[in-house]
Amino acid sequence: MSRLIVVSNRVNPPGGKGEESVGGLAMALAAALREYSGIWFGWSGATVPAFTGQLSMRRVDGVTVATVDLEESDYDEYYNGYANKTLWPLFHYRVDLTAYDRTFDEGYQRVNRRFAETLRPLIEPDDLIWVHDYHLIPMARELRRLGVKNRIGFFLHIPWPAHQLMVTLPSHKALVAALFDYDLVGFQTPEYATAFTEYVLAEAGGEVVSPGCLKAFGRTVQIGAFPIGIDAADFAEMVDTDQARLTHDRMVAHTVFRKLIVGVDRLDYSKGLEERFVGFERFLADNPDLRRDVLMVQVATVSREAVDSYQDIRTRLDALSGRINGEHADLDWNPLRCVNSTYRRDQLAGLYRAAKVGLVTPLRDGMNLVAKEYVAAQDPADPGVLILSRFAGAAGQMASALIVNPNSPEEISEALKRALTMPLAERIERWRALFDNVQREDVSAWRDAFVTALAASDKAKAAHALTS
Ligand code: GDG
Repeated sequence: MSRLIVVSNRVNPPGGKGEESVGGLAMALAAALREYSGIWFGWSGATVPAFTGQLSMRRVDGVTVATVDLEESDYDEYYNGYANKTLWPLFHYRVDLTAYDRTFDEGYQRVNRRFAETLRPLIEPDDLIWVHDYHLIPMARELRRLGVKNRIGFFLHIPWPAHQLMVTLPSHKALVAALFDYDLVGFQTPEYATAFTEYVLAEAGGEVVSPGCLKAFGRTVQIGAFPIGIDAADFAEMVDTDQARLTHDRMVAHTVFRKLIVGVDRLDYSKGLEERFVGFERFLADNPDLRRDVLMVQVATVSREAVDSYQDIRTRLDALSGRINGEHADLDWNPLRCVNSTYRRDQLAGLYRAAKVGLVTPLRDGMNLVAKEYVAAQDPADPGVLILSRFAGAAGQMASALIVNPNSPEEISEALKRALTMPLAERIERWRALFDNVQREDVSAWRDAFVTALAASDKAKAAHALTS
């Protein structure tokens, strides 16, 4: 079996110390690397005054972790700049928040070159290289420049935007051309793969050579949809741990005669938190008979604090929850609690289990792992109901959830009412369908599908070269 080299911006090894893994990407890769004796390469998270290219290597739980420090200007221009002020908002349809700054683009290219140069000496001829996410789109181009001939795959964890949005980026063509240096490019859903194909046909004069094989910029690339999953078995087991039970019991004791509604998200404008709060407010106003029977707890874990737009949402959410509680609270009850701390995963499992409703309403989301975690943590005999945004990639696999448009307070309010009054038989039927999918299309299935397609992809290219 070929060795696997995973490349991602941040490296959170399984069992590693340091900050709690919060992002879905970190959780998914930790589970994926557990079974491969590979290398995980990326940024250490530290900055230094001048880039040295010094690799730091260590072994954690059978995985070799290789990291490099970045320069302070790299952090500003590449990470906070092009990745989080340009690509993240644009790919989540927030053109209004997108910064089009040439120095960010230069920093992005520079860091990708530096990563490639640092990784190059570690690569052996048979290695499969799997690059992750929007921070690292030009990695394959830089590795090819250094003579790397290995199969290189790329997986995009966030949406691929509609073609009309993509062209607002001044360097859109160069960015897309860089993807043609990969052997395989994976998206979360068929919808994003289609959006990418539409761009290639309309803007790059490309063609579809065969299903899943595109030609443009004088090269071909395989593309496909690989919906990411969670480690479902592990998550379901976690519900029985002491910490999970403790959290569950605390929440149940705290909500006697009440039903708990839960949301868990990074504090990010793509997650639709303000719209969710407004939908909950509408529910409280529309349902005087039900409203005192509920408590909504929103975990909104702080992230990317160095970016202004992230500080702004926190201020707006605080004001909104103040308004909702001010309007509806009673002597012994506040309807909405929003907490910004980071919790342990087993605590989250207990929280999900205690909640009668999981409210997952992003405005755009590549996949959304919280929806899957909520389902995995439920009691099969008395499961809660998942309310899910149609704009989460997960909606394609989770049709048995109550699907809503997150921009509509009315739809959120009606779905809450329906979920809170749903008969047990219907809850069980919906949950079974959801859990089947979460279990079947888990993180191992995702990894295997991608790695198998990557291992086969250069053959597909070679076959095409012979026949064209
Ligand atoms: C990106 C894409 C895609 C949250 N708060 C805490 C905590 N979390 C964990 C959740 C979940 C993860 O963070 C969030 O994952 P999501 O998938 O919901 O969202 P992103 O972070 O935006 O992830 C997304 C994903 O990549 C994978 O491809 O699904 O669309 O945007 O696992 O549980 N974890 C802990 N404490 C917290 O307080 N321990």
